[in-house]
Amino acid sequence: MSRVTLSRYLIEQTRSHNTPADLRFLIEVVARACKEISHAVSKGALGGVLGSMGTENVQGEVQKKLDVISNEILLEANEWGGHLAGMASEEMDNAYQIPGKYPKGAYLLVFDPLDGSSNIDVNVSVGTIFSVLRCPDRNGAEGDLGEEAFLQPGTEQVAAGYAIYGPQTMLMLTLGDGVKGFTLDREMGSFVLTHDNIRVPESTAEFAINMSNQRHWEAPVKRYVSELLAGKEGPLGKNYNMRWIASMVADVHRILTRGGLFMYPRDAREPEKPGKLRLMYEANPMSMLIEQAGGAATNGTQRILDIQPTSLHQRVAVFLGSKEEVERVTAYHQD
Ligand code: P6P
Repeated sequence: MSRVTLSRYLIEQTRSHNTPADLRFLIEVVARACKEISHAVSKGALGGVLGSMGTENVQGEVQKKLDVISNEILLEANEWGGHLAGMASEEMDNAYQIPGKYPKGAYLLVFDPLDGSSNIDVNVSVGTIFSVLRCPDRNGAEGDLGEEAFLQPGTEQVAAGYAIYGPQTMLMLTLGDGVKGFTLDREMGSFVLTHDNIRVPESTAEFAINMSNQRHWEAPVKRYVSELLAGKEGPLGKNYNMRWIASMVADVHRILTRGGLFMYPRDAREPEKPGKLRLMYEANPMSMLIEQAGGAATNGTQRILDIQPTSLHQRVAVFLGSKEEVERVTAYHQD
């Protein structure tokens, strides 16, 4: 069978699911930007782009040179096309306004341009996470697009995905009709459909959490992880394996590929924060992908996609992956 590229998949989706041409164009542009980021990341020390900027982002996190470069690649690729009303990024305090010289469109693009960037200097997989929303009707309002236009629950996403820059560069995408995986053919420059029907197994024997935070967790998480560690002799009656790459894109990719449970709970280190990961451009797009692949995603007490955001960079606790284990750890929070 002839290869199905991302472009062909999107055209066929347009025919079968009436995917708007503007959304198709948006995904194509984001995919092209991810190819450019993949190229920059793969140069490593040869590209003079490793290391830090000596600046901090809105999260108070040190900005790597590639964080800023990746952010600029996505802005420059998307601002002129007429498909967006605005953009927001982990690397920018405020929403990005489409320059007046360019037409505006119906969609909002929210992204973490290079997630896991602390891993870049040690050559571990990193990625770009993106989420697409419709821009609310502005009723003729002029002027800058306010943050409130972006504050929509994850159920409002029309598309979500990530690019992972690892041994292969892959694009994982959902338009609300399941999850597809595309592998970058660097010789042709095309993303080729290689994973036509991604499914997260309902049960798993693998979990992912940063165990060094154990003393800071809340009781339900301490109970659950101790049961995982108790293995066959414990209440769960089976042995579990553990992985923690500390790059959400890489950990989630493993779970979409072979199942598992990813946890980043809130903890006592910063009790005023509901977690470390960000809702709008990490948890929401990843939760849409996981649910579209048959998994589940909660913050310990509710479905992540149902959370009504109150600020662009708000954080959230994350439990996502194989449904059986997400439901178990979530149930412990009810006890
Ligand atoms: P820790 C990367 O900085 C990130 O935002 C996610 O990609 C990753 O899952 C998490 O933080 C790792 O956090 O505390 O284990 O370094």
